[in-house]
Amino acid sequence: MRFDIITIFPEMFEAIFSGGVVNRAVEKGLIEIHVHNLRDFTTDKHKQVDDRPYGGEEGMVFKPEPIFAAVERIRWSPQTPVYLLSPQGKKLDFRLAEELSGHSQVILICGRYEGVDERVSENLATDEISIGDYILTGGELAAMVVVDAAVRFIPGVVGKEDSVRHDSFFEGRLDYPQYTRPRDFRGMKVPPVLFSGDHKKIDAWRRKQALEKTRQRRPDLLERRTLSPEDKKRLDPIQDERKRR
Ligand code: 4GX
Repeated sequence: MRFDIITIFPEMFEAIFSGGVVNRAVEKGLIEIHVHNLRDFTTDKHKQVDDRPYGGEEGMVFKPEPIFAAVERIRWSPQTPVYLLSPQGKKLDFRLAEELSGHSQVILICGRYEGVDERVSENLATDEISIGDYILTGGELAAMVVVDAAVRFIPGVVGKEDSVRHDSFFEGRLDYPQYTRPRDFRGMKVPPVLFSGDHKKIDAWRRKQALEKTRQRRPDLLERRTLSPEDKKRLDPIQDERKRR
């Protein structure tokens, strides 16, 4: 799988992609990340990528020509999706991240300033992606988030083969709590069940913890999934408690 990122700040990506899991995936040949400087696709001597918006108002807007030129040069096939990172986009979640990982090439356009000429989103981008309801100073961090979340779904990128599929969001719940040594840290103790050696009991405890935390913090996740009879039983005492109040 190959990511092509179009940006006016290519150096920003080195900091993130030169270490960790993403870097290892590149070294293993599982993914390629190509960062393109938008200025290289300008034709004027000032390498101008932006201009004042028609209709007045403050600020600057990215011109369409260099972006179209970049995508036309980079794109392998009409099937390659082209995404504009923007607060107006479809919200990124694990489903969208997995969907992206199924393409052999994905192009990401990072805008800055007041935005990008609307003809880019109307006639060039397949779709717009947002990483959340807040305003960033540019699309670069959003593109990094998209790449990071998507590469985890490529087989071989994350250590254990199917650990991605066991990830909490896949199962519609948050994670259970994790502990490591020491057993007693300044009087804060690890739940004894975890060193009981009884794996059935440990599993049941973890499931209950995960379900309780999800019920408390992200009830929306539970609503979208059908609970097994065992999980219902695990949650019932909590619901009962609520009814009594
Ligand atoms: N999730 N921003 C993009 C400039 C811009 C505006 C409109 C295209 C269209 C963001 C987000 C985000 C701020 C990146 C505005 N580009 N991107 N930038 N949230 O806030 O993705």
